[in-house]
Amino acid sequence: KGFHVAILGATGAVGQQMIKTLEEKDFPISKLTLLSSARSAGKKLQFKGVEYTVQEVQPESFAGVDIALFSAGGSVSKEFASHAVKHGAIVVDNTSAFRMDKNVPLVVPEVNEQDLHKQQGIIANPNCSTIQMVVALEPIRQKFGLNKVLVSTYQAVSGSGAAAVEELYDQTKAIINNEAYKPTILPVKGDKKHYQIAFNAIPQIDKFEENGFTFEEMKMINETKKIMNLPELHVAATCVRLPVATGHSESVYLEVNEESVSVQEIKALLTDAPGVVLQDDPSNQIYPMPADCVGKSDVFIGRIRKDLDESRGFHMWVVSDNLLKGAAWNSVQIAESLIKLGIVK
Ligand code: 11C
Repeated sequence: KGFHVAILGATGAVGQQMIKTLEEKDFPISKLTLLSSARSAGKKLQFKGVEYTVQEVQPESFAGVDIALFSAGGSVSKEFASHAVKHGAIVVDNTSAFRMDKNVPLVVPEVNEQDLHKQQGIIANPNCSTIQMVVALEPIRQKFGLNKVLVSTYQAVSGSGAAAVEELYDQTKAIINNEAYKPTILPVKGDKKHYQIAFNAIPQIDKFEENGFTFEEMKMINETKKIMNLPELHVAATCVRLPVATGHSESVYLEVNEESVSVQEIKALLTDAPGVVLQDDPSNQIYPMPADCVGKSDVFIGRIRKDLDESRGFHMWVVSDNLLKGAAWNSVQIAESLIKLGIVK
């Protein structure tokens, strides 16, 4: 049996990866509807060798749709999710619009697939930097408990969209050629100032909150507690943008609840963990890097060390393709789980 799937935001960086992922994972599709805002409507996209014309989204676009994958920005999700649900579709929303809504499950299948049973029409796909971190943390939490997480991120510009990747390329070329280039997108399109990303590191992703953390940092903090169902977990994040096109990296410090856990035990856990590939052999300089992870669905982990002062503390390096496990693949995986659990029939 196949399902009628709609993608809202089909022409965006994540939308295009959604189409590719549905194709690569051979998702059971009987009909595909590609939707976008008026600006991108009319564009042609390919799925399994067939050309589709992207249609402008309307409230009626969701008639007959079983699963709607949304990735066209928070305001578009807020406007159209209720229309999709009214037409009987289940929405998997890849924006921050509904993530902290208590009636909306926030799901990473490796961590909390069963939360899908609580859905009331909308399921939220977490932020990319959160997803790869919780995939790495969950096997450790299950065996040894988890008390504290401190993370610093090294995030790729594609997290800011396809136009930001163009800005990185154009700016890099301009600087190499000694030409002037005025940044207009990064760190945040809607903020007052824009800074050079080429040959730089920008300690701002999304806007600043009153408490001094950025919204990206608060997403990592709040979403991690919700997905892992650990409201008391101590979490703090510093999120930094690097001149990498795709693939987010994270330096994660964590404290387990149990004493005398060894690095070998953590490595053994992660070797068998779902969605994880362990790449950890310092003697042969084996560790994950974004350039190697692009186009892959897994979360790659390396550099696992025990802290030298805190006996319950560990460090690790976590890398994943932010457009795949961080967005498109996690959304498609949620859709697969909805079918597997019999929620979408
Ligand atoms: C970034 N993490 O790298 C962001 C992109 O809430 O889904 C994902 C934004 C989101 O800029």
